[in-house]
Amino acid sequence: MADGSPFSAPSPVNRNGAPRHDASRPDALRHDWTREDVQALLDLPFPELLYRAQTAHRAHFDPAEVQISTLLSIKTGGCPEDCAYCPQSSRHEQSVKAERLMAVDRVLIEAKRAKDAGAARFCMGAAWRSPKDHDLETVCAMIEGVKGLGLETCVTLGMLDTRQAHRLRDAGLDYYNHNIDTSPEYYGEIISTRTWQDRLDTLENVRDAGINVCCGGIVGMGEGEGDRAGMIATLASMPKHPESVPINLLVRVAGTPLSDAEEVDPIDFVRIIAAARITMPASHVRLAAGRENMNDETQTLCFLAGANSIFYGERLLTTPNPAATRDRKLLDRLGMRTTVVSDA
Ligand code: SAM
Ligand code: DTB
Ligand code: SF4
Repeated sequence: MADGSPFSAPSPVNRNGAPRHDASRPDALRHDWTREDVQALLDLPFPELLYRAQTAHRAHFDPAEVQISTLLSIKTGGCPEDCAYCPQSSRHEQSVKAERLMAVDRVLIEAKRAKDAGAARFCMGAAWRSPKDHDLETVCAMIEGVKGLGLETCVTLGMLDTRQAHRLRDAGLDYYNHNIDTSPEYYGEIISTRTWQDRLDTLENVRDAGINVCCGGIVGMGEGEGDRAGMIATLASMPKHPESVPINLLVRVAGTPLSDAEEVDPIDFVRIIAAARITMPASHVRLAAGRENMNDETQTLCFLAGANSIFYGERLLTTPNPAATRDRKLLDRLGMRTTVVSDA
């Protein structure tokens, strides 16, 4: 009886087509988070925020476990997009040297190394606006090879249409990473060569093809607190939450327009992790880029706030990440373990 009369049952979906929150089932995942809801979380006293984040975390995960993924840049530099944070854009005054797509056998050597070091997932990134058909076939061969080693696979290749998403699914891809990066309102300040809607279209194509979604954003690009709330609300009101939510702290790289961006207060960063955990309690929340410049205590607070995934290994795509030995030492000090099984 959806006739709009005051006596009709409310529609079971919100305006995004996502399920409405059912207050009679407190454990049910909510998909109707607004920017105001998230802002209210960010405004909580820190102890209360962390308590809620830990409660949500424990309802879905072992809080002593952390999933580890290793990144490899399979096609570096020379990107035609103008993402203000990115050292791989050819539009900035200084950028990393452009290289060709790596050969499959070289990628498999790196994947084997990551597996031996204990990684559960191998993520391959390419500095493309979107993949060309010929290159996509090479990436599919990489996916098949990496899966053959017993690792989960993730790729991030830019925009995808439906056909490309299905091709990747057929190759056995487990996850596709495509970030919204920031709030819809701030997005235009950061990227002009692809639209917000382009991002959502790619995410929908990936989801519809049956691939797990890895989608998050970046903190520290000069955005306001409201934009951070808007970014988390966007992710948390998707019809299905992304299975992986990378929260990156901007790596400020010389030569990019954001090289002098203001530093983020570590406590504010921890608050964003907590908000991601509370709003998307069943997702893996990744403490992604930016750990190299973070002390052990801040990383620990991020784990306490519900982060349960990290990038592991000395490099992200083009910038440094903490050495594996430092990470192992920290996890040992905290009595934390790495997850071997997948969240797929
Ligand atoms: N070219 C593809 C794309 O943008 O869709 C894939 C690779 S791109 C490097 C993947 C993501 O890395 C970006 O969406 C952004 O969120 C993150 N990223 C890039 N540069 C970063 C930086 N300097 N600091 C933090 N995160 C960054
Ligand atoms: C994500 O959210 N962060 C990763 C991964 N997805 C592809 C990339 C971080 C890149 C940091 C800058 C660099 O190393 O070039
Ligand atoms: Fe290109 Fe991706 Fe970097 Fe944007 S983030 S410039 S699309 S490599």
